[in-house]
Amino acid sequence: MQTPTLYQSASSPNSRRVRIFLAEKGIDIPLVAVDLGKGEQHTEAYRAINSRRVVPTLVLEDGTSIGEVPAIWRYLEETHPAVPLLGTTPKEQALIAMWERRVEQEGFASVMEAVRNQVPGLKERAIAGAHDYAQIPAMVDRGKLRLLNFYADLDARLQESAFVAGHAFSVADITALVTIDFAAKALGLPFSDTQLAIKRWYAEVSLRPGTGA
Ligand SMILES: N[C@@H](CCC(=O)N[C@@H](CS)C(=O)NCC(=O)O)C(=O)O
Repeated sequence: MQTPTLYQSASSPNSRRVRIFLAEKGIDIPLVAVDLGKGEQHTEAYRAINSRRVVPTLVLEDGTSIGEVPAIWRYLEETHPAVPLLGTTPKEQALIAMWERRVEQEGFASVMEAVRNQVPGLKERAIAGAHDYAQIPAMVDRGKLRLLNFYADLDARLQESAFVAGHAFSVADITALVTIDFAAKALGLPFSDTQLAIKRWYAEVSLRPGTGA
């Protein structure tokens, strides 16, 4: 293998977080499709790449597998520093990590909680990963409530800041955009028309060439 290869799925929001990152930085690496609908993540061949049975996974030239979106971002940022998306100064890096983590835990995870506890095909897979967990239907409404609170908090943040983590586009914007698009598609829960700061930001970031990835 000459360059790192990304195992990913077109339908997977976590894969999209990495695809947008690659596109924004102009990094061109081979993408290998893993069909989650067909259960390819559970095959022996894929388990050999990622025993936790999830995408995305970045496989390096020497065969090392890197899972977890922030770890993949970190590797790619260090190897391709141009167009920094994780910040350059210690302060920027800390603020971007803080905002991205909040968006992931309060927004992205809420959508996942609602979706994974309601989709019939995921009855025993309410949590992605190495172990199987049964759905808890009550978590659907809780996930939706958490998402609405996330939208309110994001709108307040974007009233005071051009981008989620400050003055520049970063991974915090990537996770927020992927969260919003997935919530609209999988839950039919877009942000409200009255959330004007999200509306302004969404119009701007979704027009960037990289965010169509
Ligand atoms: N924390 C992991 C989450 C990965 C994850 O949940 N991936 C989902 C797709 S978005 C998956 O592979 N699901 C397979 C399954 O549910 O069986 C990361 O950051 O990469």
